[in-house]
Amino acid sequence: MKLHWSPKSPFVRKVMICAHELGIVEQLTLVRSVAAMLKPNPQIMTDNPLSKIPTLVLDDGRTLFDSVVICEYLDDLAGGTLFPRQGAPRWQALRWHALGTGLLDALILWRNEREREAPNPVLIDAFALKTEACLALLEKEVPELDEAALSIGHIGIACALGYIDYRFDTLAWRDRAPALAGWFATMEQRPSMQHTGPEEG
Ligand SMILES: N[C@@H](CCC(=O)N[C@@H](CS)C(=O)NCC(=O)O)C(=O)O
Repeated sequence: MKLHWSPKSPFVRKVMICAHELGIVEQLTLVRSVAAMLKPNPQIMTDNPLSKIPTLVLDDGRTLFDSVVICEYLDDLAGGTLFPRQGAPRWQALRWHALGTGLLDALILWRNEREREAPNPVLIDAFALKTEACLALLEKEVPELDEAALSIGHIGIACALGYIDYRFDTLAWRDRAPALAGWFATMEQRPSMQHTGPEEG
């Protein structure tokens, strides 16, 4: 399977963490692909008209996107349990994943905005407010995160926190979310996290 990949993309990282956790990383052939919102990449567009990474190309030529679809495909392929099949554990995992991915979406828009010549302060304030609210909610849910088996929810949240450390290190979020910081420190010990940081390219 071919994966359009970049070491710096937090969405690609989510897929790579899943592949490591599932023990199937060697089944992926990584193709370094540059995806930039303002410069659609024809090589990626051959496989995904949205020109986004991650994009997975199966051995029979079928393509899969976006990241959560690829993650669920890999989980299914490997017979994993990263996507609980039913009941409360499933909805909690998908909810946590939505929170992590939604936070990532806001952070990426925030980064795009702050790099403009004249960033819109209203937008910047809104992204900062949403980020703090996500961190506050997650801080309260650490006991449940600790108790639940590792899922796509944990992985989505870890990717968002890793992206904050990578692109927003001045946020100093650990001061305001000490329990979440402890949870993330444990997550970061996992080989799947250690092999997939933005510096691992
Ligand atoms: N919802 C998508 C988001 C993927 C995404 O936005 N990836 C970024 C790289 S981190 C990208 O490809 N950006 C290029 C673009 O927006 O055109 C997913 O989960 O896969």
